[in-house]
Amino acid sequence: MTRTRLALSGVLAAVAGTAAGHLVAGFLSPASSPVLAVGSTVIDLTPTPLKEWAIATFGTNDKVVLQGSVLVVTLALATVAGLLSRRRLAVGVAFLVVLTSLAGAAALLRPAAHPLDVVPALVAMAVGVATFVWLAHLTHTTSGRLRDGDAQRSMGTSGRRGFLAGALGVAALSVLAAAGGQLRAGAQAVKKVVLPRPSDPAAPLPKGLEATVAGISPLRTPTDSFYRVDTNLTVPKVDVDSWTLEVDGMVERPFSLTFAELAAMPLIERDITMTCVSNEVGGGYIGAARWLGVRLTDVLDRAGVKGSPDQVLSTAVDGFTISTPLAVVRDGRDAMVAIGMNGTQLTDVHGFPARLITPGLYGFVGATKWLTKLTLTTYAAEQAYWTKRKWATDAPIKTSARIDTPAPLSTIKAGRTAIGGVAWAQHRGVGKVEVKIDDGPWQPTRLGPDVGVDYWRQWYLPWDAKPGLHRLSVRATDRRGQVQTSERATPFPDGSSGIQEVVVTVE
Ligand SMILES: Nc1nc2c(c(=O)[nH]1)N[C@H]1C(S)=C(S)[C@@H](COP(=O)(O)O)O[C@H]1N2
Ligand SMILES: [Mo]
Repeated sequence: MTRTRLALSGVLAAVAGTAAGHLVAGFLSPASSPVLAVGSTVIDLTPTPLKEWAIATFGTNDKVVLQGSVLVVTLALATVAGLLSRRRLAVGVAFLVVLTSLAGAAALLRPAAHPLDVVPALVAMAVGVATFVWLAHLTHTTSGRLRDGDAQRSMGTSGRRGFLAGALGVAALSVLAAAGGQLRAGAQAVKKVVLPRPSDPAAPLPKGLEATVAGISPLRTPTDSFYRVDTNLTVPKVDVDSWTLEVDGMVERPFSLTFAELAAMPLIERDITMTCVSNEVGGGYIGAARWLGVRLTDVLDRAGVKGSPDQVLSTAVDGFTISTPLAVVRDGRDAMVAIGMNGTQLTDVHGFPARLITPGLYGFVGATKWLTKLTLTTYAAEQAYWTKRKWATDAPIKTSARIDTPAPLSTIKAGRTAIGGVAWAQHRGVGKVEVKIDDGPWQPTRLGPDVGVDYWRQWYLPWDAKPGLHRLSVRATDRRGQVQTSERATPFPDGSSGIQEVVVTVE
């Protein structure tokens, strides 16, 4: 009985502390919440192969799985702490202090941490320890101290009731506190900003194939279904009024811009398809949008160059970094500091108030969200987040094609239908897309509208589907005549490759 109660006291103390810390963090800085701070540190310390496995296995749920794991481990440790307190309460208390200290250290050691980020962990410590001592006290005062049978029985029952009431109270308050923190963090909205019109606008987007081919990806990805990939457990909500973009490093004249100053520079508007290096063949970590922003070279040119830098090291508000080869930035492509996406300001998820977009490169080498600094430097002198983790430094997006319809392993009706999807070869352009049905020849497909070399291309092939099991494959060829490789590669270190195969049943 006592053992169960002590274990439960440990768990509830951890739950209460975590919840109280989460509530306080919701007001101070959401990312400093103990579970999130520990989770982020775990992300940074996780070896690349394990990270790859997690992304491949859990997809966009990887963050939920990670936070769940941190919580489960914490509760397991708290159970042990409770059990170890049978003789001396101090053991459990010390355990909780160590646990919350680790969370505090994790919060303080985040790259862009503020000293106040330790507060949620301190609150967690105080609330956790107090809860534990109180529940343990209820346990000790109510179990087997009295000799007299009747008295003990009655005391035991009322004591049990007392402990149960205490435990339930702690659990209920914890749920409220955690929910409060969650609500408060979620309620923080980024400010509305006014975006000037581009001096160099994009042509109106042509009508896509989605109007005629059911199930094909729309020519432009709506912002709310645009994939999200980043290392952040909470979305940074940047205060645009105090935000600045700094330009420093190997430059003649370092300077910094406010958002208004940045937005007052000449703006270009471009249709660009972004892809994540973690996208598997046939995967969904790709999206096509219209971006509004300032040419990256316009920003860099204001600072001039000193010496011979070979990379632009961009830093996000949370300290996350990305390296982009300077030669790529300067080769004439439309790399930009984007402030708008699909006709509105950037959403918080996609990098408000400003992000980098580099057409033709995977996001991890050219798409820094929540951008706050551009540093001209060398790869020899400084390495970005993923570079330190052995991912490629030069990472052009590989030519690839995806079948959107029919869906993998689906059952469709026999008769006239269409096989369709999207293909991309950013900055080279898609020249041709071919489909193979079973062991037949590669057949050319019909291409959708051409939105430029940095955009994806819709394609489809009318198909008279005969009953049976069918294997469909697709491959793209870029405008230089280079056929997509059939060689299979995993995302690490410079992007997946191979031919997508989809099996469907026709009846
Ligand atoms: N600050 C920050 N920017 C980031 C990342 C990140 O983890 N942190 N991830 C990059 C990666 S790997 C990709 S693929 C793109 C994804 O951009 P999206 O979430 O807007 O689609 O953002 C890039 N920019
Ligand atoms: Mo990515």
